[in-house]
Amino acid sequence: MSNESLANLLKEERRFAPPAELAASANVTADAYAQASEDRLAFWAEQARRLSWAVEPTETLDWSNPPFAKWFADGKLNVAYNCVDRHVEAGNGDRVAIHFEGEPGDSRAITYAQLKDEVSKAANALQQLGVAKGDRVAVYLPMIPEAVVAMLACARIGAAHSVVFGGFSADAVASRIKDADAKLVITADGGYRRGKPSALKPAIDEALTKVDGVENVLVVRRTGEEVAWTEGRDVWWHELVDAQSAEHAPEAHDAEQPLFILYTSGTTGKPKGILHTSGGYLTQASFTHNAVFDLKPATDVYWCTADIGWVTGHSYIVYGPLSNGATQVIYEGTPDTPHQGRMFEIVQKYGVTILYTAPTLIRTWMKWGDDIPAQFDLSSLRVLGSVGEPINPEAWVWYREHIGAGKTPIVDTWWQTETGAIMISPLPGVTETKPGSAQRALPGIAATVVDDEAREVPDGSGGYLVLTEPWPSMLRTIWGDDQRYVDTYWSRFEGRYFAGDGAKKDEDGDIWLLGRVDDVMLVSGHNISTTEVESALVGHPAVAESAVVGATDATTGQAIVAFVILRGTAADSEELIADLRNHVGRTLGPIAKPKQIKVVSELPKTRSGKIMRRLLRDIAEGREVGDTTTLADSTVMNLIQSQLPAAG
Ligand code: 6R9
Repeated sequence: MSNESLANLLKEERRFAPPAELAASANVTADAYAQASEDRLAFWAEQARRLSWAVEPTETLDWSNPPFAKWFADGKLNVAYNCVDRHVEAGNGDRVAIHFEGEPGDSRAITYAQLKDEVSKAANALQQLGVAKGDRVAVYLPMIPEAVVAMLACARIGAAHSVVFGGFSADAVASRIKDADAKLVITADGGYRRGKPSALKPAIDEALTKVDGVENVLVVRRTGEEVAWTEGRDVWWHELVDAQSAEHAPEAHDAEQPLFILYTSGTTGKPKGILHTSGGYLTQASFTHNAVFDLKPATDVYWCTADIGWVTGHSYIVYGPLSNGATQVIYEGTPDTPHQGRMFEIVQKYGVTILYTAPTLIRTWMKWGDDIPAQFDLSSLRVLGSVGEPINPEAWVWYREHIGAGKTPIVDTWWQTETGAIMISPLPGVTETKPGSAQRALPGIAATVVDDEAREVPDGSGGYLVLTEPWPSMLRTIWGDDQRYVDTYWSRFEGRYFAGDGAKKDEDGDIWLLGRVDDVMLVSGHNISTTEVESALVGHPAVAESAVVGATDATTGQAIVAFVILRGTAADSEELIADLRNHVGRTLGPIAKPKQIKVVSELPKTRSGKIMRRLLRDIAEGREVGDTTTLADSTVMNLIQSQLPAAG
């Protein structure tokens, strides 16, 4: 970004107060902000008491060697015990932990008592395979309960898991197995995707021709399809795990014992292995899940639609909800299999009360049409969450109207793989929400927006989002590369964590996320956020989704090029394009009017649903399209190109 701060263009005046009933019985009230700002460390020490410690910590934060933090360093705990056993000991063994819904329609309910047995058996099995405390285990599974069991079994014995998303290629898996130096891989024959079995094990077989050090492959049978078998290396889960004892004593591990490594895709360079440890991570995952979703474990049915291969799945399917004793839904498949109402059907079937999903899915629902959710009973829902990308105000309002019956609070949660847990978000019983804003750092978290010279910007201005104090679930380093950890996150602004996102503070000091700084456009000397232009476009009734990029331009430096997907009934025409340009001009000002608008039927997205603007920039600038290996669907770029006129 240049010295010019991000233009503060979007004005969003809609406000939604928390429902009175929710506010009256909310888990966390406004007092938490005051309490935390009075003594941040005392606040976190108190939150750590949500957990069951084998040895209570006496020390909260050791920041004597920044940016390398230690939280609760003299405490000891077992993360799996906290997520499973203690709920059984508290008399909640019969509570359903997981309502599993397979894509073909098979379902299983697993209680906390059953989960305890499964995790104990799996822990015994891992130890029988020679996995010990401090080892790394790669997990490459579909969204099935065994994924949760595998992660907790690792946590139980003190081995770090490295979950690799099931959609990644053999090469991507190989590089991650190698970087983490994993000893065991846990996979499945396959899973169900889009109505048919989709194989997983072949990618592991291929990956293991490229890396050494893996002694065994533990294979869950999910689809029953034929698989290649390497005798002596491959072991069936149902043969080994099912034969184990359901007794397994949870050892107390250090608070700073590595819990997992999770690779961030990163747009360039070698993937970064983000390292998270135990006590601080679990404290913040547990606190935020309780506070942000107002979880009432005895009555709520919670559903996070993320894949376990992403950090959202780690913190808000496994560690947050289970540490809090939640009942949750886990769904294996895709949102349109066998029909576009599948997700709503699941909400109705289980009486889901809290739904946590991503803007990409919300915009897809908008595109499919309002009539689809209207066919289902969604009245059980009481809190809705969003994560992964900035949510456009119009998508936010649609979510509230069409999924939340016009009354559920929406929590737009900003965080990253690196932060481990939610950092900026409304609280559903406290915050008067603003569509499109994540609003305020949670109690105990310090965030602000700075300019190029690291000066805090005044309210009403934009710049870079930074975190100014260490937090319990922060990454501890990049696995095997401390220097890269320092360089990537702590060097841009002295003593502050640089998140890589643009943001602005509104007149009330509330934070609005404006997308990755790499995506910001520079038009005639003004920094303009892609997010704001996209939100203006999605604010037009004909547009469901859009992606905006800055393309090199001889006169303005960069020119705004927009790609739009129309809503079900709208048709592409010259009048519509002119109308869209004028609409952006009216909403944001003439400077933000796109020079070109191109109608397409798909946008390039990563496997976790984030728009890859870099590839659209290649198209807009008439270049060969760059590296597409992290695309969810590799055919999308060809499709988009075929939909555009030959000469830009
Ligand atoms: C949790 C997760 C992190 C990046 C982050 C930002 C974007 C996530 C957001 C959001 C605006 C939100 N992001 N949540 N942007 N509003 N509520 O997605 O982790 O995959 O590491 O991505 O996602 O750009 O920096 P991760």
